[in-house]
Amino acid sequence: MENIQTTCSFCATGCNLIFQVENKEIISCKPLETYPVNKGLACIKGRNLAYENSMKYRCTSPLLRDNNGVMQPISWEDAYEIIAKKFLNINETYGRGSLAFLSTGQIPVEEMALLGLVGRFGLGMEGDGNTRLCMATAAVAYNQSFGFDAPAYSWEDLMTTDLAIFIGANPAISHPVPWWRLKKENPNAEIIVIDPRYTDTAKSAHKWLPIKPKADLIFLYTLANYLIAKDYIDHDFIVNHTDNFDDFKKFVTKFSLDELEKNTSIKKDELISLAEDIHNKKKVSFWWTMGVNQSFEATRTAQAIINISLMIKGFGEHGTGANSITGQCNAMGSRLYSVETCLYAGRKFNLLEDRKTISKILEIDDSLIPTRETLPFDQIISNMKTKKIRGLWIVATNPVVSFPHNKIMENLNSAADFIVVQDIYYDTETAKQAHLFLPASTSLEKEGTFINSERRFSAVQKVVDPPKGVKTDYEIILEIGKALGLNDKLKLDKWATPEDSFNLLRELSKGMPCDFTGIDYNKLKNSNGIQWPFREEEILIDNSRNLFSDNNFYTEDHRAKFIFENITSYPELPDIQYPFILITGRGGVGLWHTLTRTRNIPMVEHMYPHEDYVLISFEDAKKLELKNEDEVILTSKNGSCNIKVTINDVMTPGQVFVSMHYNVANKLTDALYDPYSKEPSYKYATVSIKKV
Ligand SMILES: Nc1nc2c(c(=O)[nH]1)N[C@H]1C(S)=C(S)[C@@H](COP(=O)(O)OP(=O)(O)OC[C@H]3O[C@@H](n4cnc5c(=O)[nH]c(N)nc54)[C@H](O)[C@@H]3O)O[C@H]1N2
Ligand SMILES: Nc1nc2c(c(=O)[nH]1)N[C@H]1C(S)=C(S)[C@@H](COP(=O)(O)OP(=O)(O)OC[C@H]3O[C@@H](n4cnc5c(=O)[nH]c(N)nc54)[C@H](O)[C@@H]3O)O[C@H]1N2
Ligand code: SF4
Ligand SMILES: [Mo]
Repeated sequence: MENIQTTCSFCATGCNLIFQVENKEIISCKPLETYPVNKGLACIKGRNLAYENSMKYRCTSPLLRDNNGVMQPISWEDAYEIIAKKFLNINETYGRGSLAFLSTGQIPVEEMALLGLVGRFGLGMEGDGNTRLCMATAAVAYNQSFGFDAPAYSWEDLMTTDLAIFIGANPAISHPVPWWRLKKENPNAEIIVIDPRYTDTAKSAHKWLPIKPKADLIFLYTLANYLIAKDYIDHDFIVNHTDNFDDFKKFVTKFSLDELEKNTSIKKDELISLAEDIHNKKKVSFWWTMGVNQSFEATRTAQAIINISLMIKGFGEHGTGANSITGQCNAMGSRLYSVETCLYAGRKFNLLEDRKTISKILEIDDSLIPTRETLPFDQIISNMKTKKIRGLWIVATNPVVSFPHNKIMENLNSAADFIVVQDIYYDTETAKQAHLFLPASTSLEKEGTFINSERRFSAVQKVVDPPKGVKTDYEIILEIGKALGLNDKLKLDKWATPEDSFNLLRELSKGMPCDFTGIDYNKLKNSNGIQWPFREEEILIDNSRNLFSDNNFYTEDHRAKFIFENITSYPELPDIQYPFILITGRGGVGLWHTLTRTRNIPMVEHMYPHEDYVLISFEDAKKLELKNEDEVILTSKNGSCNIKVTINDVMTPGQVFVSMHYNVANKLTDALYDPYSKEPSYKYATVSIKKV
């Protein structure tokens, strides 16, 4: 019997698990008692991670679509050769930039980095990931405000804060372990939830502020104005460590309390009471997730949170901060190491010096390194419509279900000349659109590292071998690189194993804010993980460290910036035709995204509905004469669907909710994006409801 420690590959909490393995089979899984992140806790997904290895929807050889449209097994050698021929042919015929990859926050750092190398450097691909649909807003907001994509906090901050304010976050469902820890380890902390819905998180908070959807920016500017007017601010910190406060102060004066309730549904007294709480509590922390990131004014909303945290006392101290909670297990790795929106380690595409550093360390020609970031996800898709992009390589994401309303996703197969899908399962909605499918191993069948929400590197260790005929993403990408003839050009010999990739990235991180030159790949295994930065020769004294405790920001003048902008009204307001606001998001602790990975868990099968449902308030149900289980047609300007009704106290009248899990929500959502982060505004569409 062997005990193997690895990192959960669902959410970015980063829990560590111990698998008992006998005769090459998993016998049991339990959360690691001593790991600082989860301290013996794990949710239903982590505990049942082994079920994703089930062979029910997996195949053991690549599949190629034949002339009749049927997927037929082929050998790996043939698959690599066909991919190389097709990709090279598209590039030769239509020029570099005619290919794109769509990637993920759910594979190890080492694999993402290799995909970036082969795809972007080797083939001149555009290449974006599902992290665009998720964390792009937080990344842009931090970059602009702090000079680097740097979530500064540790989970420990949640355990030491006096006041935790959750904005557009539902951790009771989405990040259960930190949520349980907060309730258990920090019972005296006051918890306030700002969410249009009366979520599980809101129900067990001290206060719930039922904000009108997309009114956060007005609310936060009004709150800032009130805090400044009451002089509840830290003048020394503002003067010594920030830029642009005076303009911000002047700007927010137009956000008066008198307009508040009309604009946000939050009463004047509630804002005043929140401001008093902020003033009276010693350590105040803000935590946000997708209710903020997925909006049309998302970046400025995230920065409105950052502005308040910079202004009040305690910035940089434990238990405080403007803390964006990350979604997927390795979204943080994707933000820094996937060569999508930045070069390796957050280096900049447009800086010659950064490109030189990379070409020198990787021993490749400068000319291979792109001088701009990728086209964003939505433009990759629209370039497919106009045939500027002809080939797609989709790795570990299921955009046919998860991308916002876009008819082209359902006809991907005919829109592109050649689509490769690399997934664990051959039957995902996206895999069904592939010309060629590559079966990849799960996180339990490979090795590498993930970076969690608090910047902690932790080891992914191979628990069992992949089934014969299934390969790791690392092997697949490397072999495709070789088949493309990129061996010499990219010096692929230097990238032979995940450990090699890690060591190259380590060297590339030197001198950057995310410097991890002090982390050893092998020593990371079976350890407590280590947060970046951790530099060569550094001694680990505290394994829960915050950035900015020295007030030294990564901007040129080392100051944080107050960034703000005039508010515009949402382009789509409820009207007679579409009187309801549709919100979308997570539907349960046991449900993961497009369900490919959680459908095999027996407990999940029993606990959750098997088809989609729309949540609706008692008031609206009465008005529309609906009862539970009634079928309705939901229609937005983008599409419609039949769906069953669930009536409960979660929804505010005038608003309905459909989860993102069952391939319904995105038939209705709008194709609207934040102008800076290009993240979709998934959390808002206007709809009508008709009883069938
Ligand atoms: N069980 C489970 N856990 C997950 C995931 C999963 O699929 N299943 N996915 C992971 C990933 S990738 C991510 S990104 C995270 C997401 O984690 P969360 O962001 O917590 O999840 P969501 O349900 O998408 O959105 C959070 C809340 O935003 C609220 N909201 C909507 N519009 C607004 C608004 O205008 N203002 C405010 N203030 N709030 C609003 C919604 O009502 C919702 O309750 O979860 C991670 N964890
Ligand atoms: N309406 C609406 N839409 C949303 C959201 C929302 O709130 N509302 N949230 C958005 C957010 S935050 C996110 S993160 C996205 C998520 O959207 P997706 O990334 O499309 O969702 P997943 O189901 O996680 O897809 C991951 C795929 O990778 C496969 N996979 C898992 N592990 C591996 C691996 O190691 N190797 C390979 N090759 N494949 C693997 C899985 O089987 C699965 O098919 O959805 C977005 N879409
Ligand atoms: S909280 Fe997140 S990381 Fe922890 S076990 Fe659950 S899904 Fe895995
Ligand atoms: Mo996400």
